[in-house]
Amino acid sequence: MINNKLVLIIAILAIATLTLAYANMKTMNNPSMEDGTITFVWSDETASLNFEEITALENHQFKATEDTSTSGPKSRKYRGVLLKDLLNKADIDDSALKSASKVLVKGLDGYVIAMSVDEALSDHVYLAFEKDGKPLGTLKKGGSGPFQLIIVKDSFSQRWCKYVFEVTIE
Ligand SMILES: Nc1nc2c(c(=O)[nH]1)N[C@H]1C(S)=C(S)[C@@H](COP(=O)(O)O)O[C@H]1N2
Ligand SMILES: [Mo]
Repeated sequence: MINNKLVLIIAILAIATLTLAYANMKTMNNPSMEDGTITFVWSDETASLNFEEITALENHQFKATEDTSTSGPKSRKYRGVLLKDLLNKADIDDSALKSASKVLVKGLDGYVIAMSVDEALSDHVYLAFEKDGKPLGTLKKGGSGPFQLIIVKDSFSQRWCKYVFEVTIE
């Protein structure tokens, strides 16, 4: 009797674990999410821009101090586009931006960072795609891109969201 219950519980747990692992694998291995497509969500609308469309915007080179868990603070030369140019390119209407309270930037690993709208439209928030002349690389390849949000003023780089795939205005 007890044995049957135990077996049942173990079976249920095993199925749940496998189901969750499969769901996780599907998001991690979905190549369309690692190709640098970013989806914008606002009011009741969405728009997507692909890697080519994003990198065709006006490029900027800038220096910022990278600080990761495996390396100390280091000055890097990045290339990227301004987040405000991207929001403009995605055709997000001004009224949606004016009435919003925040901009959320999401990474493929589930990491989410928040900014005020003013901060998102400022001149020190970039979506970078190159570091010291090289592509950022993908999550699967141990990189931080194809796109990484860089808030230059964030000195501990904890809001430098890696693997960006979605930007939500709410
Ligand atoms: N997508 C994503 N971006 C992220 C993180 C993360 O876990 N996931 N960690 C943040 C933190 S706390 C730091 S210090 C920097 C560097 O993190 P790393 O050491 O994990 O590369 O990335 C930031 N951006
Ligand atoms: Mo961190």
